[in-house]
Amino acid sequence: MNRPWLIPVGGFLGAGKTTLILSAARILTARGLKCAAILDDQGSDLVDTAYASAQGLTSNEVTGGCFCCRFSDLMDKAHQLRAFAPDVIFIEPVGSCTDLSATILHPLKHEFANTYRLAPLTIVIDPARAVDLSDPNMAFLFERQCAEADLIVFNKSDIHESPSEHRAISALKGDGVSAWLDEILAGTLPVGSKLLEIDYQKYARAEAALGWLNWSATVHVEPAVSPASLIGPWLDHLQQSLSSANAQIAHLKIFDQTPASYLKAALISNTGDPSVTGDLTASPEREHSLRLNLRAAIDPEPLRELFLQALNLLPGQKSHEHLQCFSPAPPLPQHRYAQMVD
Ligand SMILES: Nc1nc2c(ncn2[C@@H]2O[C@H](COP(=O)(O)OP(=O)(O)OP(=O)(O)O)[C@@H](O)[C@H]2O)c(=O)[nH]1
Ligand SMILES: [Mg+2]
Repeated sequence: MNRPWLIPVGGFLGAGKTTLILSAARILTARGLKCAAILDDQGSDLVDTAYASAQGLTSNEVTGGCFCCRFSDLMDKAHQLRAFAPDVIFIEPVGSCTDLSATILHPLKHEFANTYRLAPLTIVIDPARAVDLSDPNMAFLFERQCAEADLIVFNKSDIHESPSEHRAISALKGDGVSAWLDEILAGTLPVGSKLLEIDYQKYARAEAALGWLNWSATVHVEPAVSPASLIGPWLDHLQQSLSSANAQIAHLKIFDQTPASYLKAALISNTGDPSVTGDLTASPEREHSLRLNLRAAIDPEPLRELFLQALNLLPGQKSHEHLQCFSPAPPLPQHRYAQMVD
């Protein structure tokens, strides 16, 4: 029986997990393999799912909680994908999530070894983030994620110097991604090799210190504007508002789908320009389907207020609006293995 690979790709918010999955899926597809992905978030209206689908990757999502709290949901989504007969399913946990080895990898090894082959847990690191985590809660989550990695890849080698040449990659440019795939699919690295010591109260406090905001809407503008001119200035304004409120941005991403094209822009800090993918030169359109996912070190109430004020500056008529703003609830894993499974 065909046992698809499950490839877990973890790491902090904005480290480049989705970009790596998309890059790896392109490489494996060129090798003749069928790929799919399951994305995860504490809320709904995921930018990552829209982006992955726009890139042609078959995707499913777990919403309203992390994989560890929704393990059954994760497995249901993986089984649903099997109708498409994938060789590989990438799974991307929420970027604030840790303790994945005890709550996902070992339960998978124990209960689903006959159904799936499990790859080691890769933790993606943005080296610039590693030296710029002034927020102690974010620093705690980041450190715990690194501590349980089966392997670490240092991403964004095209713009940042890596602490090690070994496993330095650029998910965006594709450098090192083939070598990473060869390493994790060789079956020689241990899987779930570390079980974390973690204080769940501290973990819950660290996650709850992040404000989480997901918003989606259809925006009609008259006259037509290009995605770049609609979302570019607005994103700048939102970045400035967050900085004025002293809210450290963990990841702010926006996805604009028009009938003809898409554009995605993302910020992982309060300074600097957004990184943009998609069609910057797309032609003006009247209808834009927008999704925005924002994670920052700020309480949900001021975050909501700040966002609603910024929304007044977004031109056009909004319909089908959906806004969620909250702090992640304390993690309550469905399973937690205190012992390793062989
Ligand atoms: N220059 C450069 N940018 C990258 C690279 N990989 C990712 N990025 C950018 O970093 C930002 C975050 O990338 P994502 O792939 O969305 O990060 P993520 O880890 O999936 O983020 P969350 O899902 O929010 O946790 C995006 O703007 C990417 O374009 C890289 O190798 N080089
Ligand atoms: Mg992602």
